[in-house]
Parts: sequence; structure tokens; C-alpha cells
Amino acid sequence: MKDLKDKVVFITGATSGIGRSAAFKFAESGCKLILAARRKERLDSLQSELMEKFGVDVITMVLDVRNYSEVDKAVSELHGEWTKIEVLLNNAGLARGFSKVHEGSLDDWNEMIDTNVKGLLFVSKCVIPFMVKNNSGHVINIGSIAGHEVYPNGNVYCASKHAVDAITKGMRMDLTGTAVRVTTIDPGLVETEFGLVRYRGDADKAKTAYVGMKPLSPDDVADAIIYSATRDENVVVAQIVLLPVAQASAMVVYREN
Ligand code: NDP
Ligand code: 8X3
Repeated sequence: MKDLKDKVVFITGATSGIGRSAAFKFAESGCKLILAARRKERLDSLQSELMEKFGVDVITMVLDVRNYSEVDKAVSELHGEWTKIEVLLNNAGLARGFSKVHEGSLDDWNEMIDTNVKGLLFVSKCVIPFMVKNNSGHVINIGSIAGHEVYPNGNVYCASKHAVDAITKGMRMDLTGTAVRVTTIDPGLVETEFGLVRYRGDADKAKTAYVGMKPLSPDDVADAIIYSATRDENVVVAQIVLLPVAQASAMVVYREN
């Protein structure tokens, strides 16, 4: 089992949900953390909480993964030990809206594609060269069941997660011949701020996905992330599809009345 103590872990989308839970679990394992997201106040309080609770070093990057020059600047300012990034968790992502394709919003489409696809690529392009140079590292992409299946009104979100699946497979091919590992973790329903973001703050609509069923928690997903990251160095967990027991596919969810 790989020991993560003192390893540098870079997490995008650390201010909420899956990214936040992963930050706690990596900190508990003794990792040094680079936490990135747009909301500075949340990053600052998470940094203080993790440093105080686990005694680990934490730095933060206030950035929007959609902005290549912001990402490039923040990563190029890393020095010394912080450039030995062992794990990149490409987690920042979102859904916007829930509409038929011919009724969809261009702004929503652009935001999903720019964040989930181009943002993941931008961060990867800036970080992976350090891993190749060090001949060590692990890229963990957060995909989705929506990267394997499509559901009505999910069109562009599902397309963006299918793209994450293709990019993950391509990364793994392009990194053969190095010791860099590539994993995708593809959850079904997880209760986070995802629904609130999708429905722009409408809490009633956000809850509809979880009516009558128990979704995964962000900690369940973080457990799978830690499992992948701690396998022996010759072992690549290529993909984990993680579902709550009531969910059999994107469309088949058992709900108690
Ligand atoms: P949350 O909304 O709780 O968290 C999303 C995180 O992404 C936040 O920290 C947010 O930070 C960050 N983020 C969003 N846009 C940007 C951006 N442009 N630049 C930087 N950071 C950004 O949702 P989840 O934890 O559920 O989502 C995490 C990942 O999991 C996403 O990729 C999502 O698609 C995926 N997923 C979620 C599932 C679910 O059911 N919840 C199921 C399957 C996959 P900030 O706003 O501060 O920038
Ligand atoms: C998030 C899960 O089912 O809303 O990726 O697409 S779902």
C-alpha cells in the first residue's frame, strides 16, 4: 500500500462536496495540500481548519479553472517541494440547467463545457509536466455515471462527462512509459451542492434527485479516491463506478413512497 504521508495533493473544487471531503481525507493521511476553487473565504477557512486539525501544510489558489492564464500563473508560481505533485484530483465541475437540447441555454452549455472539459484539460496541461519530470504522480479525474449513460434533459452535462471519460483514457495512453497513473471515479447520485448549482439556488428542485432514496455522501466518493491513490505503485485503478444501493443506472433509481 502506498504511503501518502508528506505527499503533495492538488485538488480542484475543494470548497464543497466531493473535493472538500477529499481534502479532509488526504489531510488525515498526512498529505500537503494545494486547494483550488473560486470562493476565497471558503478556501481560507478550510485551510485554517485542516492545518489546525491535522497539522499539515496547506496552500490555496483562488482560481477559475476556465481561465487558462489564471491556472498557468498559479501553477507556475509553485516552487520547491510544492512542485512534487503526487496526486492531481480534477474534481471541479458542475451541471447547469435541465432542458431539452433544442430549448437549452447557450450560457449553460458554455459553462459546463468550459468547466468540466476545458477546465480539466487546462489544469492537467499545467500540472502533468511536473509529474512527467519527476516520473511519479497520479491523475484522478471525477467523471460520472453521466459519462457512461445519457438521461433526458442531461444532454450537454452528459456529453461533458463522456468527454472526461475519453480524456482519461487518452491521458492513460499518453502517459504510458512513465510511472504516472490515471484513474477516473464515476459516481451516481451524491448529495452535495451539485443540485443547488444546477438549479441556481432552488433548494426544492435540488432535492428532487434524492426523493425517497439515500444518495452517496461525498465521504463515500472520497473513500474511493483514497483507495485508488493508496494502491501499490504498479497498480492502476483505471475506473471506479460508484452507486448508492438504490441506484442501478442513471435512469433506474428505486424510491420509497
Ligand atoms: P459541488 O457543487 O458541491 O462542488 C463543486 C466544486 O467545484 C466547488 O468546490 C466549486 O468551487 C468548484 N468549481 C465549480 N466551477 C469551478 C470553476 N470554474 N473553477 C474552479 N472551481 C470550480 O458539487 P460536487 O462535489 O457534487 O461536484 C464535484 C464533481 O463531482 C463535479 O465534477 C461533478 O460533475 C461530479 N459529480 C457529482 C455527482 C453528484 O451527484 N453530486 C455525481 C457524479 C459526478 P467554487 O464555486 O468555490 O469555485
Ligand atoms: C451527477 C450525477 O445523475 O445527476 O454527475 O448526472 S447525475
